[in-house]
Amino acid sequence: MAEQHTLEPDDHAPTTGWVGASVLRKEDARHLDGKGMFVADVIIPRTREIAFVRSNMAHATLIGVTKPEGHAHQVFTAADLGEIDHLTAGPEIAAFRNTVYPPLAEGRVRFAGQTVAMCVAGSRAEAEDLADQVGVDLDPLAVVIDAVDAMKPGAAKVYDSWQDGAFMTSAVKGGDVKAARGKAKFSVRRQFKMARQTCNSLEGRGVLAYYDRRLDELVVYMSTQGPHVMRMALAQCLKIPEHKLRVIAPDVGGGFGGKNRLTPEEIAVVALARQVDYPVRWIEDRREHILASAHAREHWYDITLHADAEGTFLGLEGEVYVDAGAYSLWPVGAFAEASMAARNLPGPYRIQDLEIRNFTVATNKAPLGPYRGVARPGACFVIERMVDELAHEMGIDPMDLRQRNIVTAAELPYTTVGEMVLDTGDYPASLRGAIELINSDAVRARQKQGEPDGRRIGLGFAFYTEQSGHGTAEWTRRKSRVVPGYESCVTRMMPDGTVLLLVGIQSHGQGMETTLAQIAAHELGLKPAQVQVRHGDTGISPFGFGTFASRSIVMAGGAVAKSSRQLADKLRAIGAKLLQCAPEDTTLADGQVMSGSGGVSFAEIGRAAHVRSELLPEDVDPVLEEFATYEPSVSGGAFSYATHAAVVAVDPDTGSVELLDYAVCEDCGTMINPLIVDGQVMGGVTQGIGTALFEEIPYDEQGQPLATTLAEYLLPCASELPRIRVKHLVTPSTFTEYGVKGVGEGGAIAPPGAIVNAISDAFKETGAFFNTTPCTPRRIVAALDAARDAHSSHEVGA
Ligand code: MCN
Repeated sequence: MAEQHTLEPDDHAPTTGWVGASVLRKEDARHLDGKGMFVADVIIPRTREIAFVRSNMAHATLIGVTKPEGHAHQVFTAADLGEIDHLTAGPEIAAFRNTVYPPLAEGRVRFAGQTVAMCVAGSRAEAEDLADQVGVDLDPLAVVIDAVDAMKPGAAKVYDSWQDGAFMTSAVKGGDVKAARGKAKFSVRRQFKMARQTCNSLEGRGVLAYYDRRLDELVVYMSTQGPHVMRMALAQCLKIPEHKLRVIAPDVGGGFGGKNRLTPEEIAVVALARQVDYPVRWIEDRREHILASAHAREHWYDITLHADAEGTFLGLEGEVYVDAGAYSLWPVGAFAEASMAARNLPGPYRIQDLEIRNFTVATNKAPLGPYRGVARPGACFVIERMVDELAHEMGIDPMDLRQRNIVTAAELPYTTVGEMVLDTGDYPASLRGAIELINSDAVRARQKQGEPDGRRIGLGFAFYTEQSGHGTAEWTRRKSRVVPGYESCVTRMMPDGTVLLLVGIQSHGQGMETTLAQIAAHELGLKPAQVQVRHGDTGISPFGFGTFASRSIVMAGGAVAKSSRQLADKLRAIGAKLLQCAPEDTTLADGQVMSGSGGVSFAEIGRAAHVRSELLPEDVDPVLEEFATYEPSVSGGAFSYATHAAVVAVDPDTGSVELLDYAVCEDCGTMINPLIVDGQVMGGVTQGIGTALFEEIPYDEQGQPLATTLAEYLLPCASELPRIRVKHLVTPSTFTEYGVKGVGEGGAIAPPGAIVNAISDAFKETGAFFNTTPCTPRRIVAALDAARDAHSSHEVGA
């Protein structure tokens, strides 16, 4: 592996070995200096600000909207927005029930917070004042707030014409679960719930749109994970030719999945910009974010794990319900959530007999979207809790049980019953690595000794695999409306020999301005500082799908490598002519084409190609620009993986949890930048801790959300976090450039499993069962009380 650089400070930085170097992030300089530019920072003269009028009821007929007197021209309803083609959102599966999600409500509202009208004024405060004066006449309808109840006969319906409450019902099946059930010595059945959350990126959604008269095009600044795909969708629903629509994502302050869906507010703002002669902007505030951005998770499971007398897993069966809210967001809604949870339930274990029925259910809540980990945090939570529950029942160590059932290195590649091909790695080594890193023996000794303050110590583990960088075959298999098969890059050398990368991918916190520059620098013999990465502007960069599904390093990294190598070949051809040698006798380093002791600088080559074409070889055209698309040869995905270990101290009286230690032993193949990988893992773990212990949007019986500010929706802050320690195993993928695998989501997948297993471990002898995230103090005390009650009624009975 390449030598490690920690900084790239000056002219003395090397020009080789950038793949694998812990370079500080280039983009952080502007962010730390407060010089970033987000949608809210964009200054376009005469911009007016928007506030939305939202439904305060969860389900109602919309009878009418009354505009305040004298301000009618500043208030817009669905009827004022002009023609809009409603997009079909959801998979291309006949059984999926499509819904129309109008940007402003038409005739019916289906969740509290749905957009009804928009108000425009000189400032946001004035627009909000106006919004307060708009009258919304609603006639309430029966409300559905529970996904399991929604599927019962006679339940109220979100859509009158549907025969039941589900967008879609399906099943993931394989092998013979009935036979497994018959052979089982142990059949452990449990129910679990993972709460509704939202992504809570630092920057909420934001959109600014105006008509550029000179270019005769609509310009849209948008905080998005994928500007090209958003342009496609906006062009389609607003009937604007794509060459007349430019979508620019400036700095994007995180997305975590939520900004990978086109939402009604964004469509409404752009639709309005079509018809007014001033720029309009909407910036989502925190309350709107928690109320009405893409929500996430809210899974319910009823699962039985069958095992023989030695604890060998035989089969898995049960049901998964996903509460998908009231509508589907373009392109695919939340359809993947339930089936993906079902496909991922067996985890890394040898389970070939499986039957999981899954339901994607409509309720009167904000629509569901993807959130870091998509479905897998739920699946991992459930299977990893089940492993511990079975181990407790058998009276053995859960890590022994994992070792007995986990796929070994020799068994890879291994095709799961969910038809995913786990490619390379050493899963048992990761389990062992986590045991060592967390210092399991010392934790057990402390646990045995007891705490002076009466708190209980618990140690928990969870393992996951993360499908990353999957392409055409996998998305086609899922019947996805958009098949993100590849990424693209233009590598362009400027006349002075520096390099510009134009990429279709969209970095929104992942540090790709650094890692992609590292790859080009590595291939071309430059320093990352000599490479500029441009993304996020459909007017400049080639088409790309954007950043999600931990795909960027595999896809965009591959495209950068490929186009940079193509350019390297051209540089060698020109350099060879200038050096009067054969191209095969040249190498690239230190910003030069070298041959023997001679060298010609990229600046000289740049000059020759741009303004002195008489110096070029006859068969080489003067364009120092190479374009490439890239998709790995295997498109089912490269699987990274990790074991997470958590140590908790829990107060048995108050249920308060302190995370004493957290360790991750992960493998994402070759790392382009280990420092960034560490950051990705730690950020993900922090969000996973939020899922495990804090974050939740509960709803009351009328469908009113009970958490709409950060006072009620709790996020983990620095004081709640332990030092997160990360150990890397490196098993390169065999089918990606440099052997990389994605890592962006993994950190968020395992914490609920590891932490709740740790809480369960702390109270193992009580028989208390912890089955819900967030595992709040109240829920912990309730589980302990329930176990005590069960125990005493047992004693009475006995
Ligand atoms: N990387 C690397 N070596 C590897 C793998 C990754 O150096 N073997 C680096 C990459 O170069 C990139 C970063 O790590 O700079 C993440 O790469 P990758 O795993 O390919 O993930 P993506 O770039 O596709 O990011 C998407 C992923 C997802 S799906 C969510 S959700 C998420 C996440 O990344 N949202 C984020 N990380 C986030 N980080 C921030 N700060 N903000 C978000 O919104």
